[in-house]
Amino acid sequence: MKVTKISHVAIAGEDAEQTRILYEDILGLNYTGSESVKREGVTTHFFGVGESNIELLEPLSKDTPVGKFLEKRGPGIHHLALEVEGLDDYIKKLRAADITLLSEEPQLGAHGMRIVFLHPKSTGGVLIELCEKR
Ligand code: CMX
Repeated sequence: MKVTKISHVAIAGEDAEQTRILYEDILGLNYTGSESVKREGVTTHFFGVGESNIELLEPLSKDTPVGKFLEKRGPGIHHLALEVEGLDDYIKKLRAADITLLSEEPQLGAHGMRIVFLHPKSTGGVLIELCEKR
């Protein structure tokens, strides 16, 4: 049971093309692909940074977690994703510590990872995603 790396830092934005220009054309990050995760109501665009990624989030509609986030807080850092080994054991440990999880069981996220979110109200204001390769 360990955290192996920062998987990604996710950034919510309204203009994906403008943000892509910054990260890819200007900063020179390597675009590695996009994927829609319908259950989460979002399109994700990944840019590699060493072993980690910047994930740009584009809501599929206003009535989605990222759509609501943009409406309420505007564009900015949306969540921090940590890759782990032993996700099921982490879930037990988090429950025992009264940390609120957003799903009972791990869900399927981008890249087919098993993921679970920790509510920002339980973590000092940061939405945290734990993810594990299947
Ligand atoms: N980071 C920090 N705080 C956040 C937040 C975020 N990303 N999103 C919401 N909050 C805060 C709100 O500002 C609000 O705080 P206040 O009460 O102080 O105003 C509080 O959390 C509750 O927010 P809300 O707008 O009432 O929204 P909900 O409780 O309905 O939903 C959350 C919040 C985190 C449960 C919801 O956004 C969610 O389910 N997120 C997880 C799913 C997700 O984000 N998917 C997209 C990514 C997919 C992927 O990468 O694969």
